[in-house]
Amino acid sequence: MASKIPEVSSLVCEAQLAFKATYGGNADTAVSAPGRVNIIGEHTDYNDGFVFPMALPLVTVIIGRKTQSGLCRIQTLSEFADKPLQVAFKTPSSSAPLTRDVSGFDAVVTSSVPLGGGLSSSASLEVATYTFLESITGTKATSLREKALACQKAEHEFANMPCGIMDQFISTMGKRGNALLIDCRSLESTLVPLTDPSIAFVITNSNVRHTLSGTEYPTRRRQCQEAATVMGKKCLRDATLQDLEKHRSSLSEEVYKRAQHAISEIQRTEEAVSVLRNSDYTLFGKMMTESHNSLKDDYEVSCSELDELVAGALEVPGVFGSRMTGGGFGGCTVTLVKQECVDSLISHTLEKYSGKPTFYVCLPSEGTQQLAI
Ligand code: GAF
Repeated sequence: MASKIPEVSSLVCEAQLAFKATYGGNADTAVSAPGRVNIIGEHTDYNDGFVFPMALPLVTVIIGRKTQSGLCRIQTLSEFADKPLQVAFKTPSSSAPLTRDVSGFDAVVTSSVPLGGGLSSSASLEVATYTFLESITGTKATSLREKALACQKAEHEFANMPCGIMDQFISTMGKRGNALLIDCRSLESTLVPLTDPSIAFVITNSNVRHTLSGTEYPTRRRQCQEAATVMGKKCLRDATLQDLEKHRSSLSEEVYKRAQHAISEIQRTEEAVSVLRNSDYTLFGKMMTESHNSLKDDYEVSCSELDELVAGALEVPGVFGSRMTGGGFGGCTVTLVKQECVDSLISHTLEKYSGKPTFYVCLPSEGTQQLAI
């Protein structure tokens, strides 16, 4: 059985109870921001390429109220929760002046995005935090793009993770019923409706996370940049597979393989989206599986558990394609399957996978929002 996704309203209720118990009184502001699944276009965002994610109904919710205490007090309801975190409320000198009646806040954070599951729990926290601060200060970002970029900066500077823009972008700009083709160079995006009831995207969480996930990411980024520089290009978006062959002798085998993945994946993603627009699920699924093989063999960011899930899914009649999704080294796969075959995909996986998987069958959802409370 697929996991039941909690209603946002029940997350808000749970947070409101915790708010009362922690601080006394009620919160008067509530916001949410979603996690995401990337359907195709992996490790392409920091190469200025294309990505194709959709926002999930799995969300981080923050509720709270402004105070004049000079403190930010934050209680999380995650499994790691302890007493509320307390930090001084600082207004960066470069920021726009805030409304004069805010000099602190009390907040409760809760989330249905699995932590460390490769569905962007951290981006959803960053974006929810930004929306919460907009709401209590009355100071809005000048554009959604500015907001996504500010959240990416937070991930770079505070989490020390040199991520691309995909996760913060989709958490900010996701639209119900649509996936988003994002051009990570121009930051233009195109909505692609995903409303055909005869198909489903099934997300399978391997429930493993290898420690390599943090350390290998910056290495892959550096290797892509190295390949681009050797080819005399600004980034791999500008390079073709012919350019790569021409420079093969000046690149190490490893760097060559990394570039081969990134260049082919950028091209594959753009093509795959036109294929999907024509409802050619057979070809789209094949491209998803090619993407997985490229991530496994050339980019080397998959792991045995993800490979096992993909191989198992491909044995099920009605499955069009399957791939790892997100940064890799654990986390989730995404599988395109006929709606009527979802249950057999789940039972086959439960039977074959050596670990303990969880499943989400999700429709594309809305980006960050202010909620009624
Ligand atoms: C992580 C990063 F945060 C994204 O920017 C992206 O690079 C992804 O890995 C791989 O496609 O989620």
